[in-house]
Amino acid sequence: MLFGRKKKNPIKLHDKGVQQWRYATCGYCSVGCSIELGLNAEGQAVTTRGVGGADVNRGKLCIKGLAEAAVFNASGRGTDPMMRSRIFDEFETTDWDYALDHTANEFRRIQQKYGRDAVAVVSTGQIMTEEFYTLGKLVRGLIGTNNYDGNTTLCMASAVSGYKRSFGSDGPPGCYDDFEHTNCLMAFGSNLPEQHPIIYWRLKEALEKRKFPVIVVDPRVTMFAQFADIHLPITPGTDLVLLNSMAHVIINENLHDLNYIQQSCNGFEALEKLVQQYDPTSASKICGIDEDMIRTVARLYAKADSAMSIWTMGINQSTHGTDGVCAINNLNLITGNIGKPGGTSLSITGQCNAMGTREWSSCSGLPGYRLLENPEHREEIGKFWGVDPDFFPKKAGLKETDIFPAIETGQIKALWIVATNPMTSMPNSARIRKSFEQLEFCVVQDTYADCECNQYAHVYLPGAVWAEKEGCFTNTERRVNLTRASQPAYANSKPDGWIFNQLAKRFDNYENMHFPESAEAVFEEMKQLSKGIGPNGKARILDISGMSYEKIEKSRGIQWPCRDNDESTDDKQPSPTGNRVQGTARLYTDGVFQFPDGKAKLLAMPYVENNEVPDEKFPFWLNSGRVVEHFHTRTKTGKIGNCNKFSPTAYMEMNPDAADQLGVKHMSYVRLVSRRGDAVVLVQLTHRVPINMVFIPFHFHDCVNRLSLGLLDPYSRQPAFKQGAVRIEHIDQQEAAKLNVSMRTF
Ligand SMILES: Nc1nc2c(c(=O)[nH]1)N[C@H]1C(S)=C(S)[C@@H](COP(=O)(O)OP(=O)(O)OC[C@H]3O[C@@H](n4cnc5c(=O)[nH]c(N)nc54)[C@H](O)[C@@H]3O)O[C@H]1N2
Ligand SMILES: Nc1nc2c(c(=O)[nH]1)N[C@H]1C(S)=C(S)[C@@H](COP(=O)(O)OP(=O)(O)OC[C@H]3O[C@@H](n4cnc5c(=O)[nH]c(N)nc54)[C@H](O)[C@@H]3O)O[C@H]1N2
Ligand code: SF4
Ligand SMILES: [Mo]
Repeated sequence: MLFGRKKKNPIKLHDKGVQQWRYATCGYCSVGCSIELGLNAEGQAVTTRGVGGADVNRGKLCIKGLAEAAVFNASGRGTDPMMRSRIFDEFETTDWDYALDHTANEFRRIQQKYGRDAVAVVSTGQIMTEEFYTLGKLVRGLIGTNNYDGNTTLCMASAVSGYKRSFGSDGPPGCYDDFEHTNCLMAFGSNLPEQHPIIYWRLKEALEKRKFPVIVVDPRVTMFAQFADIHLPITPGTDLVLLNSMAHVIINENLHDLNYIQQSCNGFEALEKLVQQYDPTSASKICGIDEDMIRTVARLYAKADSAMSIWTMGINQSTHGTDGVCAINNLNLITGNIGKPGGTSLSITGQCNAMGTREWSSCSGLPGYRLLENPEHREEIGKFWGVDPDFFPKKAGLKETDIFPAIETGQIKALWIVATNPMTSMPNSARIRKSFEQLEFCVVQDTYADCECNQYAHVYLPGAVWAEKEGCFTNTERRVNLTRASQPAYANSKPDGWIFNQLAKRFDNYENMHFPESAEAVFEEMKQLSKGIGPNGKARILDISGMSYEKIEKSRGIQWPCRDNDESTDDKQPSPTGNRVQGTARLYTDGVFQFPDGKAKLLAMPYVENNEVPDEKFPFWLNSGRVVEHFHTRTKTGKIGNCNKFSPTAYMEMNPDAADQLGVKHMSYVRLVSRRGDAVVLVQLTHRVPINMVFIPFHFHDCVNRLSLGLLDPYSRQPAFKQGAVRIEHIDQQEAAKLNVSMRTF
């Protein structure tokens, strides 16, 4: 029946009058899509499109990328620096010189009175790598506080600690191309279709060409779980038990790769001994996965010619986050699945530049994966920057999750927040609020003046956003990609790199240091620091010396290591789109790791039950995460038409059977109560969550993080955002609706 169709008019897209396209890398998530901004005759960004020839996304974008041209003029942008007058508590516009002078003076005053570390700096995963490097130079080289960290402690810290413990270095060893080669994929605590839609699309593409089993481990029936061949609805916080038990089956059934283990790993005997305690019968009682299913999955994984694991926040945000990461690494090491096509242990990262901060910000040490604990590294960087190496602390300072308690105890008096919004994103917001109230001095540097932290700022510095400035992001697969400046900075806002440079000028020793003006010049400086010999006596892995802005743009991103002679690039298969000029798709292809003896560590890790778990008073697990339309605390997506239209209010997923038992109706309001506080939220009944769990997207202020506990992982100090206990109470619907309206809605 074709007639009728012919009569239909083809869809006409509104002509936005694009005159030119400018190259960028998406500024939301870590997938790292190549994107072009369409500028009209006045030079204004009016639309975006995916870049067809880019390896990562091959022309595709998700809903956020498609609407990204709207971030520049979205409501709430900061126009001018602001300062709070001490006497009247009024927040007033000021000029840059005054705001920066005051900031530098206050930092100095507080450091003189209370000590150098009384000033803390908390940054982000969302500014350019060159800006991270500059901030690190300013904080480590001039301000000199050791309490300097980023929101990656809420996000990727467990993956970093886990990679370091297993392989001797940070750096995800795999890449998206591994989907094209793998014979079995296991995903832990990752909701790929919503959180990394274009990686998910890459996976689907690979599956269309060649079928292989996909196993999803998640207590919720996410979209990813629905699409999986096998879904393992694990008891929250117990992935370590499942993984130890899989290792038990693999080793006891002789399915491990003894050759690889002997050549490339230490610690096998201890692991073998420990996992004897994790027979599937005992393990299933803790992790909630049927014992035969544990055996099936272990055999499937170990027998596959190549098998890969991916994971995200379901693993990292747990009291066993780092152990969970190491257990995933164990699984891949004992089956010989590291550094081979389709065989890898790939942490899917989060923010657009979650990797850039790990590599170059000096948050956890010194730039280029160097360590404060290593005297040679202190010496080398001191010399390079023009700083006395003795000025550097000899070990890393407090993490974000320890900085706030240190404000509570009075150890820290000033806080500089750069591109993060902890009032909404940290667990237990009541405590965070109290900490903010206690600060003598608080600086908030954010693109949007309406971010919740700004209520507590004494100085607000408006940062330019994304393609208003130039620089690089590194994505999940170590691909460095470029954003060209294509818009002027909004109103009187300034690029973060400019702000760091101007502040640097106001500190002693600035004269002896060098702060290049342009992002490209900073990149050239980082290139020099990236060369050299790593801890295992071979060339450093985080080597970007073979890259340049021009080459990066031409190749639509280059994966490190990329060395200037390129001799040592060990995995040079051609990129599917023919773009790769240089760069390395996979790490550890030679089975040599970053420890001095070159061997990876198999780690024997017992499971210790230490979470808050549901009980009679608080009978539901509280789980939290994200939805596709929103990004984090909604400072951007909360104002963007389609993103906000599809997901305008906070809600809670609740199982219909549990609701039936409590007499809770679909689309009614309830009050949730935890040991920390309470929150009013709209109920959405769905079988996506089990009967003893509720799930709330964390994007909305005054909601899930009023309730969350956030016990910390001992290695990474990352909070267990996804495990807590709550009870559900009825609330008068009229009163609830009023409360809900009074919460922030854009
Ligand atoms: N649309 C959108 N995309 C984003 C972001 C965003 O805000 N919005 N943020 C970006 C960032 S920074 C990050 S870090 C990533 C996060 O990406 P994801 O980690 O994929 O997203 P989440 O929804 O936080 O959590 C994933 C899943 O972990 C599960 N989970 C909870 N507890 C456990 C457990 O104990 N074990 C296991 N195996 N799973 C568990 C949850 O049920 C949830 O479905 O997304 C990135 N992409
Ligand atoms: N309950 C619960 N809580 C969570 C999580 C969870 O799963 N559950 N996930 C955690 C995770 S993984 C993460 S990553 C964190 C994220 O938490 P946050 O980092 O607090 O969230 P964002 O909203 O991304 O905050 C970034 C801020 O930077 C600003 N910004 C963006 N670009 C720029 C720029 O170029 N310059 C400047 N100066 N500012 C800019 C934005 O306006 C925004 O205010 O939340 C964590 N919190
Ligand atoms: S998948 Fe991530 S990087 Fe790609 S368009 Fe969407 S938000 Fe941007
Ligand atoms: Mo994150």
